Amino acid sequence: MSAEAQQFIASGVADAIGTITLTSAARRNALSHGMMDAISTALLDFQTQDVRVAIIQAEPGAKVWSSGHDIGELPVGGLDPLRYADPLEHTLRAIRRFPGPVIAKVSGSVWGGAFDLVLSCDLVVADPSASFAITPVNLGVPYNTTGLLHFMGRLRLNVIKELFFTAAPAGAAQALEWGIINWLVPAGEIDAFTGDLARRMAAKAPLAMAVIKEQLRVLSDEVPIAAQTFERLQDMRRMVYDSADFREGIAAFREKRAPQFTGR
Ligand code: YXS
Repeated sequence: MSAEAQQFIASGVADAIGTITLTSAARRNALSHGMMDAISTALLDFQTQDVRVAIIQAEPGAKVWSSGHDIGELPVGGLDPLRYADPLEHTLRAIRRFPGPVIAKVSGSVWGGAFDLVLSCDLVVADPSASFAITPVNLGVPYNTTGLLHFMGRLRLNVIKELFFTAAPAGAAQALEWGIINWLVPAGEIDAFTGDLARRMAAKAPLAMAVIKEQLRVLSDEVPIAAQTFERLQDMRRMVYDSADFREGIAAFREKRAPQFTGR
């Protein structure tokens, strides 16, 4: 792993299971371009080492699993903040296309784009300290349509709307009830539980597993919509990312104050 990547993650392989640990605690594991590139590269490296199952985790005892997209890297002033080429979107695609199960092992709080990353993993195992918040309305961000499809592929519409419209963190028990997580496990047992789950899947037929995962991705991600509809939605998103409210949301975070949104 490059010295650059080591600023953001640690990774290792044992018994065909690859583990990526987010280690940028000072910035609450914000999903910076550097961290996203490091995760995407680690997933590519796993494929050269016959890794069959991957686990993405924070460091033991982390209060924040990840604080989401690095707000300082969100472009303001006429650029789509969540465009196809954004490193975060590239990493989400790398997770969804990894030819084997990717498990998100979650302790601590998950924010914004990190929630999309967790839902892009195939399974989620969490301990009682976990919480999940999707936060575009805190900043005035026009979430991207692909990202909304990630949520629709996992959660009920009324749950998605409550999560997006309130930006309130869902605690671990609520996350289990809403289907955000597969398993809620005591903190002292989450490592053993996740390792056992990974080993059981790593022992199964990898080719069948990889093809079934890709079939499910295509069936859930590749939803056709009319070109004119997509362009209309993009125009609506452009109005949002060009708005004074979006600039206010970013400025308020930077100045550590509450935003004053005007709807313009
Ligand atoms: O003040 P310094 O320089 O020490 O830096 C602080 C924070 O500014 C920084 N930091 C971040 N920097 C960039 N992007 C972030 N997402 C981010 N989160 C944190 O890390 C240093 C320590 O943060 P601090 O003092 O606030 O830590 P804390 O333990 O008191 O609070 C932890 C959090 C996670 C509750 C708090 O950092 C927080 O609320 N962070 C922002 C969470 C958030 O709104 N994430 C959404 C990012 S935007 C995104 O993902 C999508 C585009 S969307 O908006 O559509 O969902």
